[in-house]
Amino acid sequence: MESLEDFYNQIALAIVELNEDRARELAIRSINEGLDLLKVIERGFGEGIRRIGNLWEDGDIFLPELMLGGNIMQECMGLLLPHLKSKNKSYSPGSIVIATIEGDIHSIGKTIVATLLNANGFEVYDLGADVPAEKIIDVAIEKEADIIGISALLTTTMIGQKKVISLLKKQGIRNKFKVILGGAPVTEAWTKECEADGYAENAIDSIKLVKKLLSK
Ligand code: B12
Repeated sequence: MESLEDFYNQIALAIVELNEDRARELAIRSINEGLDLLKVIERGFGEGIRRIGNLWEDGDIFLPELMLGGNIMQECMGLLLPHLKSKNKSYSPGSIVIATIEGDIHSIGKTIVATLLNANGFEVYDLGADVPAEKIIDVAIEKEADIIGISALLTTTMIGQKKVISLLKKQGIRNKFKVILGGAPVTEAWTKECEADGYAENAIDSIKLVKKLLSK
């Protein structure tokens, strides 16, 4: 087999070239060859879709192509993510309600984080995308969650992350949950401004963050 770097690059290229058959073939190969699927996702598929985002931002491709790239990515995640699932179902170190905030349909990164948390034994309630702040809070109360995770990929929807925290304060239940943020535009400064408990830039850091918060 070629070097791993080469392999990740081939995946990224298949996504950038919107070559659905090739992307699917490489996803299946990753599973069959027992590769570290999280690395395959982050460094292969994730890298490819980020490059597509940049091409779109620079006007080098158009919306239908961005959408096709998103679809291919999702199809491949559908193949890969079930293989990340497993382990420790009998023991849950904690529970988390996770969603992409209202107005925002970006779900790929949030789903990766949810799947990896689940694979690490956490009880995960993934509410999907475009979810109102009120609903996220209702489910967190109902499930007695330890953590609320909120994803936002658009600068225009990030404000919804702040809204969840404001509503928790208003209801006098802010200290019942740790609230964590994620999504490409989220920064340390934004996390502070929202008075959230933390943020993570990728799925692996998300697991570390959740474990750290639950050990406090
Ligand atoms: C794929 C994609 C789409 C797909 C989404 C498919 C889907 N079901 O998710 C489609 C084509 C539908 C789409 C639509 C749109 N998109 Co779009 N899209 C992207 C793209 C290229 C990649 C996003 C992605 O999946 N990345 C890969 C994953 C693995 O990374 P991630 O999402 O960042 O997630 C990781 C971390 O952030 C973190 N994380 C994520 N969530 C969480 C949550 C928690 C709690 C934690 C701890 C961590 C965490 O861990 C994840 C795993 O590593 C980005 C470009 C980019 N650079 O982000 C643009 C981008 C986000 N889109 C953009 C735009 C503008 C749009 C549209 C408005 C376009 C339009 N005119 O219609 C619409 C949005 C409609 C809406 N109301 O939401 C802009 C946003 C610009 C801005 N400043 O707000 C971007 C940045 C493109 C660009 N460069 O301009 N998009």
